[in-house]
Amino acid sequence: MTLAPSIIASLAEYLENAELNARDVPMITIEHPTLDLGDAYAIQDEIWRRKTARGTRIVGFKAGLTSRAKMKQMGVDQPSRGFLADYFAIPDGGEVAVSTMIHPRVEPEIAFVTKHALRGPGCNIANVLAATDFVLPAIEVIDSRYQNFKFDMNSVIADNSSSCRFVLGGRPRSVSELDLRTLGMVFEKNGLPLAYGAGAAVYGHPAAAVAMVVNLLGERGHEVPAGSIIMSGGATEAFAVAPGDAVNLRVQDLGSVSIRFT
Ligand code: 0L1
Ligand code: MG
Repeated sequence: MTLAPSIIASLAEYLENAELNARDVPMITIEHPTLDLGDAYAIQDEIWRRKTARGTRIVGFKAGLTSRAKMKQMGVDQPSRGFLADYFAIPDGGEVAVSTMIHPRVEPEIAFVTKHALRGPGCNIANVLAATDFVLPAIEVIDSRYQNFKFDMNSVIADNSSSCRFVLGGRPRSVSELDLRTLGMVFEKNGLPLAYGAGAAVYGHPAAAVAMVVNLLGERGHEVPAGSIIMSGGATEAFAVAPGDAVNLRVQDLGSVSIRFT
C-alpha cells in the first residue's frame, strides 16, 4: 500500500458520493498515480464500511472482468471482486430509472447462493459447489463512476468493480443437476438477441470465478457467509442501456430474468 489512511478514507467518500449522486468523476489514479492494488481494495472496503455503518446490509459479492470478452472490452488483464449492497437488488421484471445512474450497462450472469460459509485462501471449484445451495439466472447492471466508463484496474477496483444493481430470476437449481460450463444463454434487448453465451465463458467455469472472489476476499480477512449471493461474472461483453429498454436473459435449464429501464 502506498497511500495514507486519511487519503484512502477521502477517496472512498469521493467515490461513494459519485455513486449515490449518480455523478461521474475523473479516474482517481490521475491524481494518485502511485495508488496500488492494496490501496484499491482498501478503498473498496472503506466504501463497504461506510455503507454498513449507515445500516445498509451487504447481501453478497461479485466477480468482475472474468470473461475474455469483458477483459478485452475494458482493456484489463485480471479479474476483480466487489460487494453487493441490499439496495442494489431489483425484483425480477422490475424497473429502474436510468436517471439514478450515470451510464449503465447490462451483463448476463449466473448467480450462486451459498448454504455454507466460504473462506479463502485455497478455495476451489469443489469447495464452491459443496457450499452452494442453488444457482439462478441473473442480470447485473454495472455503472462505472468514472468519466466515459474509462479506467485502469486499480481505479475500477476502488470503485467497487462498477457494482450498481442486479436482478435474480428464473428457477433456483441445485448445481448437482447441472454442467455449469455448457449452460447456454441468450441475452436479449427489446425482444431481439444481443449476444449468446455459455457458462465456460465465465473464467472457464462459473464456480471457478466464485472461488476467485472468495480467495480475493480471504486476502483481506473477509469470509463469505452462508446465504450470500455471488454474481459469477458476465458471460459476454457488457451492453449499454437507455430509457425504454427491456432486457431479458434466458439460461438453459434455469429459466429467464428480466429488467426494464425507464
Ligand atoms: O462485472 C463486471 O465485470 C464489471 C467489473 C468492472 C469493469 C467494468 O465496469 O466493466
Ligand atoms: Mg458483472
